[in-house]
Amino acid sequence: MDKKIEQLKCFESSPKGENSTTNFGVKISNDENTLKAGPRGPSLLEDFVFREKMTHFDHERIPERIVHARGSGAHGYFVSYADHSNLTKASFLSAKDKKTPLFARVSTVQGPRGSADTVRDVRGFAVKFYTDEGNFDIVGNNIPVFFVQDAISFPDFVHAGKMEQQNEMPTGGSAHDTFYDYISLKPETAHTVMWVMSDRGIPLSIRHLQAFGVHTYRLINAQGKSTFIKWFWKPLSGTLSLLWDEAQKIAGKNGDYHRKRLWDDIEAGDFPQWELCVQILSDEIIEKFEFDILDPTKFIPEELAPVTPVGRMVLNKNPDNFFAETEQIAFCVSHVVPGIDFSNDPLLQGRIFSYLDTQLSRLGGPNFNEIPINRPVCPFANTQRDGIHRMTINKGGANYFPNSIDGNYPRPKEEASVKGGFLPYPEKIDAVKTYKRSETFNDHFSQATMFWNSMSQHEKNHIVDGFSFELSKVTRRNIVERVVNEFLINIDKTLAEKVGKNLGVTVEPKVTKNIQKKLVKPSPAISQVNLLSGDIASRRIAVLIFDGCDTEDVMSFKKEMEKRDAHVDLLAPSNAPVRGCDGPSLTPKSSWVSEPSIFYDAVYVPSCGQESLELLQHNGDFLHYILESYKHLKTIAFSGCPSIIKETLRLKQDLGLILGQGWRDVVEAFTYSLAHHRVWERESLASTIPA
Ligand code: HDD
Repeated sequence: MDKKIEQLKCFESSPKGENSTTNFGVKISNDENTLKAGPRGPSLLEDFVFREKMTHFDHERIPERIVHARGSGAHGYFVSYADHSNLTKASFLSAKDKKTPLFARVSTVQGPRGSADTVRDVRGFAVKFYTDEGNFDIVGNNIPVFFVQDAISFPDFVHAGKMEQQNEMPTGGSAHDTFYDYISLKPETAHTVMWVMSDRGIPLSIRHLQAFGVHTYRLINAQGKSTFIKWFWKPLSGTLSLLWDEAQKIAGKNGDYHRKRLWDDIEAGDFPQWELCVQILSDEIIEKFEFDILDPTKFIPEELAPVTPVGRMVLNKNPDNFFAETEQIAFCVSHVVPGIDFSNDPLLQGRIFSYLDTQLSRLGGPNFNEIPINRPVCPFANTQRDGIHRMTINKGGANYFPNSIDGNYPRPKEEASVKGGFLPYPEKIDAVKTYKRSETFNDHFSQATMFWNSMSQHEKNHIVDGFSFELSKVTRRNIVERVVNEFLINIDKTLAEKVGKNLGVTVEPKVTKNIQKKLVKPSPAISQVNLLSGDIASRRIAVLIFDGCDTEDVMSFKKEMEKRDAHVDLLAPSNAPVRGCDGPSLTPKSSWVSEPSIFYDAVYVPSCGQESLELLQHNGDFLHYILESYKHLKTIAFSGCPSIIKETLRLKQDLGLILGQGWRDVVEAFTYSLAHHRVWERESLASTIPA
């Protein structure tokens, strides 16, 4: 068992076979009636059992996170691929196969705790490594750049992006006036806004997210050598997204979609995995890079600085208690370990302060480090004492350093640099205090344009659709016009024209002062077309079963897909078992209505006899299932009954709409198409489908 899980075990409570008591151990004799003056009389103040229970309940909520309130977490571990001590003395990277326990939390940014998972938003990706030299947190996002360059703008950005102050709308979305007002007045947001309006803003699931540490950090080795790096998480399942229509529908049908998919995969033993990579920024690369490595609105294309895997993260255990673990975990950018250090990125510098500060109010005081999920697995000691909910019983006479009473303990580690104490990189600083921002941060549009130029045609279409949808919700016309004529136009003329056309805005570029643009080469590595996993492992397939279907066909297809590590669910017109044409009945997992096509990546319809075919042709739920899957560019296979496709629905056969006689006929084409995620060639035809 890993060290963290073992530590958490000491705090577990499973009251099997135990009688209930008050929190102070007094056995309770009646837990359904308050103490009253007679059965019909008033309740008595002396009823301490009731008062304790009620008081506890009244205080069960803590403030939710101001951003990233909605999140899902899991335990896991990290395995280092090698001894990376040439780069860093961080102990978790010091040996091949070294295993470190961790907890990861993935979140949306804008919405409150109860908001839907599939809204268009950035996804937070925070990982706490419980290393043997202290906790190390990488608090990143699924987008490699950030909206603003300096931490002092963060509160304004968040105020503008979250629900509007007068009416708390919209919940968890950026499609509103204040967001677009702010970004169009703040050109440094351009690059990140492009990522959010792209497919990256609507991920398929948590296991399909790429993630980034965003800032430049330093790695320091035992000799004191510093290397600038960026952190990069690469999902082994590929980087995949929803379609916007799908994302919106899922938000209504199952707000917990991402949370549930993560939970179910882990319960099923299908553990999500990511490679942790570093992008090493050698002096040579930094020199070639046309932007400042301290500017968090810029990212370094993989083509310029390759991304080297240093280890693998596996999420393999769901929390036992959401509140105790996922809610109370406290990530802090300031949690670094010896061998890792910060850069002077002004956004990062502010974050080093903000996270610790926010935990003080969220978790009620300075002892949040003692909450089980936050405790390091290595010993810890210092002279900090007392405060609300202090749990440690510090013994001995000395709560100060230096002291002569307790042998001068606790005291800092001598020869800190060699023996493991944290030492900052001794960067020489000789500067004048100033509020100025570096001029090397001035180019706000070149990389936004690079992002656009790196997209495939369908990805570009989605960005146009994303902006058009969002801006159609903005009520103030002057803001919409400003976005088109002073923001999008500086990214790409075609983008501005297409969005402008959809919104009825004439493109009349305003001359914006101080626009400096460089021609930056596209980066194919950021197009999701190039980020497929190449297989169908972990993908979800709906097999539609019904009275009269061929059960042998169903079970053989299911087996074939499970051999390829896909998840297969049998779904029927209702939750009742269906009768197969050949005798045996099949029990569905659920019904077509409660598990609609939007929850799945592909659909399979088994062969059946004429009688069933006629019933299907008149079953609205069935026809809708197929049409909606077709509209969402999914792989669909019919191992018989082609007349439904050809005559009833009149759909055009394509690489992802596979018709055959029996499962053997369709299985390879089905696998091939699903491995490509969606049938992009179908997109314009699919837009004609009324589903
Ligand atoms: Fe932040 C939470 C990621 C900029 C201040 N942030 C938070 C979480 C993630 C990020 C993943 C959720 C952690 C969890 O699951 O508990 N934030 C980022 C990234 C940023 C970023 C990748 C830019 C590169 N954040 C940022 C700035 C500030 C903050 C500039 C303030 C100066 N972030 C916070 C916070 C939060 C937070 C207010 C809210 C809850 C929390 O910290 O624990 O302190």
